[in-house]
Amino acid sequence: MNKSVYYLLIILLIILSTSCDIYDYFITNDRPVAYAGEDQTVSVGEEVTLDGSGSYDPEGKNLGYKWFPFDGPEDIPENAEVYIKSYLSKIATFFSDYPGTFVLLLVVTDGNKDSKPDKITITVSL
Ligand SMILES: [Ca+2]
Repeated sequence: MNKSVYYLLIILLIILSTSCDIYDYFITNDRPVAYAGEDQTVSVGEEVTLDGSGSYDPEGKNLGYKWFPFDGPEDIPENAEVYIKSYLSKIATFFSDYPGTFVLLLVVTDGNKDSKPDKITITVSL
């Protein structure tokens, strides 16, 4: 094979490989989608399991999870015990010994992009 034809083929291969899927693979990254699960109603003092396993990333990347409080009763006393345990895990636990409506958010990340927050409402009744 003529040397210049050989080099031309190599260059053509490089152009093809960078302009097609290999190139796309590195530049395309869609946001993951958070799913905080169905709203729940529990009794005061009952633990609520928060399950974010319905969340996903379009590229199938491993997800990081973050649960945080968004809204709750305004008259909540200082000595009330309200917490989210394992708030950086796929499965977390919410607890409140005070009744009311609590709104939590889940945001997931693929390590590069964050999802939009997904909301879950937890009604803690007496
Ligand atoms: Ca992604």
